[in-house]
Amino acid sequence: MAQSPSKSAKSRKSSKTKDAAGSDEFALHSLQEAHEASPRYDASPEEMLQFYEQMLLIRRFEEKAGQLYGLGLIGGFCHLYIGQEAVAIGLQSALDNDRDSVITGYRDHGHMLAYGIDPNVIMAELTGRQAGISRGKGGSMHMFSTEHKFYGGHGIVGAQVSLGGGLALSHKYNEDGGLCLAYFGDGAANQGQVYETFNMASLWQLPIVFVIENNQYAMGTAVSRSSAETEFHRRGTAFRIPGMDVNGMDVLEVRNAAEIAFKHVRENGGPVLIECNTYRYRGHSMSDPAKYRSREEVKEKRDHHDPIEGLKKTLIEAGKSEEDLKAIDKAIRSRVSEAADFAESSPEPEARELYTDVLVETY
Ligand SMILES: Cc1ncc(C[n+]2csc(CCOP(=O)(O)OP(=O)(O)O)c2C)c(N)n1
Ligand SMILES: [Mg+2]
Repeated sequence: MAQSPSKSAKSRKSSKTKDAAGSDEFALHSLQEAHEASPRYDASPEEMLQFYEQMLLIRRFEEKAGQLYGLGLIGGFCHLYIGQEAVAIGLQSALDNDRDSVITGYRDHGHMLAYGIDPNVIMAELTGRQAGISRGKGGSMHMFSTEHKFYGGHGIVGAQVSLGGGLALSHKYNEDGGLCLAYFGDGAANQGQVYETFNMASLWQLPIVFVIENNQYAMGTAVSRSSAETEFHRRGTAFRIPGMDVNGMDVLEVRNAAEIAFKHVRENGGPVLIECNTYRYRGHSMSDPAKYRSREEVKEKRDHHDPIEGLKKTLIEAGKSEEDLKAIDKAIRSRVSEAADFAESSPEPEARELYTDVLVETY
């Protein structure tokens, strides 16, 4: 099965603790201990198939988005999620969609698809069409769905973490029982506002799960070149936030961590920090030639750690046939083509849309 792409053995060892239950140290490490005791979520055959379909939908959707970008149909920035699919699916499949909120950065198409939002409206948003989820005015980086309590899609690195703290405060203030899932990258993890948010979230025991999607790079900078502490799951320790070190290339491990973290937050109130070790196969954005890493490095991840291939293996071991899985892929490819056709044939927003959703004076 897919293994953590980089440093799992080292970090797993480091997070072990011999402290007695009840001590501060134990509280900080107890979630990791629980995760390691049985790291893969015991999914039913239906759930497993659903995870497979959802991850494959993200993969095929992103491949198509890359093609449309190449054809000049997508303007502005476009950051693909290929390689990281297990993170969004593993976590978001465990949410209570009636109560919980989600916020992330600009690499956000996969998080939208994880909600089951119609691929047509996501592709229409990417191509700047009226039928897009933000009426074509947000584009790739600014997806948003209040209906699903998905609060974006943010282009300012790290800003979503503080906004996520605000969402968590609103869950607590309104006593709605919800939690906020706030995703950010390894690069964003070095921002000052992240630690201000950690402090307040822990002090006020806000219901928030911070998720660092450690895809090993921030634009062209490898984590080891930018981060004094590359074990990102430890970064909450100074604020008494329990950390979890998770293999982000295995959807069942991510889901398992989500179950433990969400339960902890719902029962105890306070924040949890999850580091998902993952890898992005494509460049930072569509304009990145990715010269800062070797082809061999990428190939090694694709060949030996791919989250979709990993789950496929588990499904086959559980009795699913190769033919059935091929048929699923075929159906997903045609669903994605349909979304692209829909987007391409949809009208652009009308000129009067320039004057809607614009904040003037006070609100
Ligand atoms: C405040 C701010 N600084 C710099 C940038 C430019 N920038 C965009 S993405 C990025 C790298 C972020 O890397 P990471 O947090 O690891 O996320 P990833 O792209 O890997 O998902 C930078 C520096 C920005 N958008 N906002
Ligand atoms: Mg990164």
